[in-house]
Amino acid sequence: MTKDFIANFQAHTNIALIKYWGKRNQDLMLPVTSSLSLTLEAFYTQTQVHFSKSYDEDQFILNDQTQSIQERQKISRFLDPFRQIKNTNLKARVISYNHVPTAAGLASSASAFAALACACNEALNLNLSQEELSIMARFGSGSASRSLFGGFVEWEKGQGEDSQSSFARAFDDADWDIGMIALVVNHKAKKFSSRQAMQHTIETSPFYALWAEEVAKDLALIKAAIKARDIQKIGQIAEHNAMKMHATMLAANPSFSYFQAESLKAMEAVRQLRKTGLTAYFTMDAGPNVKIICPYSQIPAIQEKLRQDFHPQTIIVSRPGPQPFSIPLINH
Ligand code: 2P0
Repeated sequence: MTKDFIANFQAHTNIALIKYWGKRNQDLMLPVTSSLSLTLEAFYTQTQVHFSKSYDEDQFILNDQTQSIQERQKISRFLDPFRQIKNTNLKARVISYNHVPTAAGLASSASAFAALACACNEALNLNLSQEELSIMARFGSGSASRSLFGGFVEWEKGQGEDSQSSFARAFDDADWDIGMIALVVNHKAKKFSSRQAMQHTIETSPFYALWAEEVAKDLALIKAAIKARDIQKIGQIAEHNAMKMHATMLAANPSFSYFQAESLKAMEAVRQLRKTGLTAYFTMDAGPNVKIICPYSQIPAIQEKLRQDFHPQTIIVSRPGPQPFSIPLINH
């Protein structure tokens, strides 16, 4: 009789300080540049995968909702390489909960695919390394490759068309005075997929030609700043890098932007924080919300100032987060 294979895993999301924006090979999910992120404690996904002969087809239930055929097919494609390694045809049921504070409106694909990769590895007893799992997670979502590690993480772009050469690695445990605040300015904003948006940018933005060069410089600088624990430099480099990424989108044709009026207001609020002597820098991803990089010890003072202009529920604080870990059960 065939055995059932089951495991539960928790993985945390990450925010890039040096952004990934564009693929050199879409089929292999290989990025144009390397990138560097901070894993966050406050936002995570818990996932159970159960491979069993009792299932006729794969199932995917997210936050208690059975997902569409398209979503299920995406999960099936993600599971296939794990099944191949195990040499099994067993179908699976995937149950996932995203623990992103209500209305945070932050992307969860990074933590989702990292948790699923780790759960498959454990359930099927594959003994894959963190780096191998990072490669597997990359096929779900590029940024998921970075959620295989805690603290500061570098995702290496790798060489040429060699899929095995592009994976993430832990860079620094971030076990020092650093934190992040997510300022949720609009959780209802209509999302457009970053996958299509980055491809459109590559194809039409004349500014994209400079992007890879700028990332290479920023990456070298931020790595030195992280090692020196110089949060001011880390913040300056990250803020500039994010704005350069968004500039490539403004120059796309037709142009587009994730900035909303409230995003601009949040960025200005961060500049004002700096004028009062606080250490705070912003970054933004493929959505309107703004994330603030700061010393963790300054968070109470920063929160107090932000509360003058933003609703307290929209200010979500996080410490650096851990690498994925096995859990006995998944919780709502
Ligand atoms: C990042 N973003 O480095 C960048 C910055 C958004 C802006 O990675 O196509 O969901 O699945 O690889 O990883 C979001 O894009 O895209 C992202 P795919 P992904 O975090």
